[in-house]
Amino acid sequence: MGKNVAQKLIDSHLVSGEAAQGKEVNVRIDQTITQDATGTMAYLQFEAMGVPRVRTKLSVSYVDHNTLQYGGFENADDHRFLQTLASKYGIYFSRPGNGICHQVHLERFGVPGQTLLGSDSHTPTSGGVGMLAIGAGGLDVAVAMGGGAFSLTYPKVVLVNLKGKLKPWVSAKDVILELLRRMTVKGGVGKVIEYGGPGVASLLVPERATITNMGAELGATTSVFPSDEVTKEFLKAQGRAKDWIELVADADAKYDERIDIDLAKLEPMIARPHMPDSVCKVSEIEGMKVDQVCVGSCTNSSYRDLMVVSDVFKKGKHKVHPEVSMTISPGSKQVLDMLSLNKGLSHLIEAGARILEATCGPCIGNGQSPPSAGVSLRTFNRNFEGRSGTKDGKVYLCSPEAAAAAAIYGVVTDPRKLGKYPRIAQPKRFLVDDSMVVPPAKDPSKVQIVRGPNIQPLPKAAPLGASLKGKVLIKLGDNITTDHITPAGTWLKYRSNVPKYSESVFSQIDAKFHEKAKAAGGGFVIGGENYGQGSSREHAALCPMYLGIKAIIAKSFARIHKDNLVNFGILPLTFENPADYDAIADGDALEMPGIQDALKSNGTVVLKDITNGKEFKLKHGYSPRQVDTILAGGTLNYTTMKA
Ligand code: MIC
Ligand code: SF4
Repeated sequence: MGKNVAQKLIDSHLVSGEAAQGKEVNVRIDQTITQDATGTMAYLQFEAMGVPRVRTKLSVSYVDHNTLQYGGFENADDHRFLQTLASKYGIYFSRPGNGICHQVHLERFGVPGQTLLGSDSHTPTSGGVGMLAIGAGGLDVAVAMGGGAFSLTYPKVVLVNLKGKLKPWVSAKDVILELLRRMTVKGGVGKVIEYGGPGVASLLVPERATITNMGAELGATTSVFPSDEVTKEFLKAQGRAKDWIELVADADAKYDERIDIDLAKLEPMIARPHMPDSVCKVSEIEGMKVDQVCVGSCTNSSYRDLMVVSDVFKKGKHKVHPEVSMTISPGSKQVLDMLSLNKGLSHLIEAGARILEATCGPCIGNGQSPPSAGVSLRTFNRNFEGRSGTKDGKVYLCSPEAAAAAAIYGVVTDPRKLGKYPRIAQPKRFLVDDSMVVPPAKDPSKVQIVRGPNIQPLPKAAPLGASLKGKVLIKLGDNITTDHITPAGTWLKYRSNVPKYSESVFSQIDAKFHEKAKAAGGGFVIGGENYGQGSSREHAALCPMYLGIKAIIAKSFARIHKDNLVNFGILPLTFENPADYDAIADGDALEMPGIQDALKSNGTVVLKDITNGKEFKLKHGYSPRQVDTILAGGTLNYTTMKA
């Protein structure tokens, strides 16, 4: 039987396990990426494994998240640690200023047919060049750097069948927003989203990457495009023609689901606060006053995207509205350099746009927090409440085209009113200069790893006891994001300091949570659907573990977060009957007697609510490997015990 692209990628990297949907399989990882905000922990974990050099084909350590370095030494120290460590262990180091990891990786390193594991949830961006690119916690990436396989549940594969061509002023962002509207933020869980059909050929690689990037917001394992002539042209223009292979689905390939999208029928779309799936047409909210417009992020910061925006403002045609603050964060040094050489940058500066670094910046709440109750239109991928740094800020997600229109008129405006559409052709040759990527040392023995005081040792969990007992420390609703659990923004600089960062846990909901948890000697968290959606940050498991959280009992979990909880010895458990969620109250005393036996025998976990005298059944669905990991108190204990 023929195979689809996702199956070809997984099956060609299979190390062990049965290639059957729903079964756990282990795949070989060719490349890894980390970024600074998750990288320090990942490398501390890698060091703890005692492997002398990375065993991947390529590993890159990017610095793109924590670059503001305000109020102290922490970020700068972390960067020095990352650079010296990379040099010693055989890792390429992309210096701050070289760009956002996903954009740079797509441009300079992504190889069709290979696997990529990244400690960032938007790693699937490289699915735009036909890679199996998956986001994971830092510990999983550390294991992959050491040559270990990555475990995943063999996914369902959804075909998104594209036909037709996008109309002027409608772009790739509108495709993924439309999918989010149809599938919701949990619609992709356990699935790979594969794009196919005659419409694929009309999309350039950076447009494909916008779509695969934001597949993370569907909760999908990853998203992938075939590697075709368009991919070949892109790699050729990046001076990497030799990296190309053709990778397309067989004619008789089967899919588990199929979604049809006629590109020609799409309109400009926008996601309203505070979820990426709260999508409507731009025309439905036209006229709403806008305070801020931010263009950039790993979703929409390519040469093509910024050139469209720049062209709108070309030769003083328009200015940024006096009541709008507009920022531009280029995706990479390559993009910024090319824009400055062809005057695209001047048009933006002349128009009144504020030019920021080629980093994540406002996307992760690093600067540009909107004014109180302000409306911010962003070309980014996440608009979770408070992520921008302003609790009552209202963040909308849209295309670069819609962002430009709003920046001009000061109100939400359908970009189709802007006149002639600037179609931006792919350059024959991108400007290639990899001088900001530092290769590893030839002689690692000469490299001294530099550690600042911000880098605190990794905390470890104790092995699981015979039973678990404690109080419900907090009861939460649906779609709790990792930004709710361990916020970024001003807390970002403590990513290497778990004791300090743990003070941020649930701080947006209950500022005293960490004190409460410590005083109680730990306890339980109750969640709704899709608990832990969003980022891959393992701190959202590591910090609760440090505070003594023993289990999270929820209606359902997001994939990466569930794996991270297991990695750090916290039990993610789901209600057998979701209605039982209502019967448990904040502060209830809970007990799981015989938890070890229940896990070992793969039986139902019994949860006793001592406060109300009720009893509930919980499911875990762990693989045998995950059971052993939990019993050991997390992956680090588990691997040390096995060695
Ligand atoms: C994000 O977009 O939330 C981040 C910041 O890139 C995270 C990683 C992190 O928290 O460091 C992600 O997407 O995984
Ligand atoms: Fe950076 Fe934002 Fe992309 Fe995360 S989503 S990698 S913070 S640009």
